[in-house]
Amino acid sequence: AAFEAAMRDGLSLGQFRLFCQPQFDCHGNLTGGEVLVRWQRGAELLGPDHFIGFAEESGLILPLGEHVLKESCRALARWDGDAMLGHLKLAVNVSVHQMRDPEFPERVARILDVTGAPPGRLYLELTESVFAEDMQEITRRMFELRARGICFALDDFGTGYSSLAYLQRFPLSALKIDRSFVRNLGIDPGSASIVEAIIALARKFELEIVAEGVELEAQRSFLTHGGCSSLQGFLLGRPVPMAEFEHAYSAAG
Ligand code: G
Ligand code: G
Ligand code: G
Ligand code: MN
Ligand code: NA
Repeated sequence: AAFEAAMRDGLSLGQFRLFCQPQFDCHGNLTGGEVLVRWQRGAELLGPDHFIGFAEESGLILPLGEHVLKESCRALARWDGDAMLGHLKLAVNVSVHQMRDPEFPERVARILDVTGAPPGRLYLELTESVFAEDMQEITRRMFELRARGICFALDDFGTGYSSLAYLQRFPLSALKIDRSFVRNLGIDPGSASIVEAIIALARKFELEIVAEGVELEAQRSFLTHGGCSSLQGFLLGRPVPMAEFEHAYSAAG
């Protein structure tokens, strides 16, 4: 209960800050970033592993998710028209609890209206845990959002409940190869085979393919030659505060 009260206070005090990790295409051009939330509790900066689980159990994930989406859309609206930032996409992690909310598509639509963000530059990242849900409901919500121009990426692909049928049924734009496979490239031949198979699958379904957790040059080289469309990882850039991201990549920065 104390933690819940602290999170509520943190939300109203604006202590949940957006960080952004850059993503690049296979030629090394910046294409956008993934938004990652942090809790600034005094001098302490807490990562999502310390509070997302609790937020999901307590229901606070709804206002927290709303905050993250609103701030992300504010950033997209600020960037619109900028020579360097205007074409960038932002990927926002969405909890299955948000997808369960029947009002979620309306909430997103309202945020887009209020902020003026271009919907086509917003990607929502879902994990495979959505596949354990009421599929009809989830699919309907996804199509409703897709009709407004929003894109979906399937996060941590290859680790969860995925069935290939879902790749066909869902309006997905991208698959993110889980970083456990990327980490083991060059260590375990099985991981290279899995990565190759995921890339081939993504091609068949005409999905963009994002590799996450790229830490080594050898991994980048394998993924680039293998046909990955985007790369994300510490080798290319760490998550940094949104203002720092904007400064680093804007025309002025
Ligand atoms: O940020 P890190 O770098 O530690 O992220 C850890 C996990 O937290 C990831 O699985 C990521 O998807 C999740 N995460 C980060 N930001 C958000 C967010 O805004 N909402 C949700 N639901 N999950 C997030
Ligand atoms: O409750 P509070 O005023 O702190 O909410 C902060 C933000 O979270 C507001 O933008 C509000 O619309 C949103 N919010 C509040 N309750 C819910 C909820 O149950 N679901 C979702 N998705 N958003 C909520
Ligand atoms: O949503 P998801 O679980 O994919 O969140 C991305 C997580 O991966 C964040 O915690 C982010 O800090 C982390 N991350 C991003 N790049 C790297 C990397 O190169 N190596 C490792 N180990 N983690 C990374
Ligand atoms: Mn993610
Ligand atoms: Na991921």
